[in-house]
Amino acid sequence: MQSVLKTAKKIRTMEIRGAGAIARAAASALKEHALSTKTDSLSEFNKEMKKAAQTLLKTRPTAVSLPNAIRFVTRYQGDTVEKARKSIVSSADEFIKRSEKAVEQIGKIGAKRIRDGDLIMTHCHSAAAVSIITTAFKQGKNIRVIATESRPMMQGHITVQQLSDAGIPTTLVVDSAMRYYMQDVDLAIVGADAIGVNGCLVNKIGTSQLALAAHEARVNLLVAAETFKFSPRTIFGELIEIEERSPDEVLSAQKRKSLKNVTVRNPAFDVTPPEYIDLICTEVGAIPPEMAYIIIRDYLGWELEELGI
Ligand code: RI2
Repeated sequence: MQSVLKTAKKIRTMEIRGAGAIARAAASALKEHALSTKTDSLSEFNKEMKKAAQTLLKTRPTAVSLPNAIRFVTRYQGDTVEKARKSIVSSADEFIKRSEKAVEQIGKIGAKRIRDGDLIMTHCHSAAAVSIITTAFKQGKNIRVIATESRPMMQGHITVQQLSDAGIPTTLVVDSAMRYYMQDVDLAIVGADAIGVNGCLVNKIGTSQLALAAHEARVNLLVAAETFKFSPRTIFGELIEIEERSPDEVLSAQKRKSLKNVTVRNPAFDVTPPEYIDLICTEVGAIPPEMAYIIIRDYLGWELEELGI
């Protein structure tokens, strides 16, 4: 369980973060666990894999790519431990490869929506959104980016570092400056932690404000999301849980002690309704949010089968 516990801790503390990266890390931890499990008994092996899956599932509740990855890897076949192990290794490798390729492909598809001279606004850090922006820049498009800090965890610092390394002129602003700058922006691009069957987007807290400001200024909002970010369970009416993280990330425990009548809340994500989204850029094409069901049916059908649909 060592590798699983280690990965679970890194995901919980956000040493590993970003919905896609979390999912790939979980798949890789399950693979390592399968390879290191000593037992010859298949039922014992199954029990161990289930425990590992549960441990990883509990780390962060919102990014749907995490349960999608875990289910993809743990629906293994085989009537012996050896066969089951082989099946897990190959599913984990396939998941990681598909997910990495997806980020690259999203970059190519999404870059077509960026025009020469565009000023782009992005929020938080999304590998898929950065892939679109850097691909457009590599194609020779003269673009600039405004990136938000994304309090309280400041993932915007990762974004500006990556864009700066790529040579892209970038401005870092506080989250509350979103609307102030939106009037100058040509296109807004964000990532996704989850997409519901109605096409709604669950992403870093503040995304719905960015969407609202973009809508008001008639700026298109492009969402960069692998198909693994779509949530099959929302077809069943399940809601996507919004993670609430520790208040320590916002204000220290010591400072809070002196504020007797103050409660600090720290939701990590919010929901953007589909009507504020222009396109969702996936590795299988750029789709309007209304087509979310088709993506779930055609690319996550194996999950629907397991759910009995
Ligand atoms: P990629 C992040 O969550 C952000 O909300 C980001 O938009 C999303 O994951 C998707 O990221 P967090 O882990 O998969 O920082 O595109 O809470 O990298």
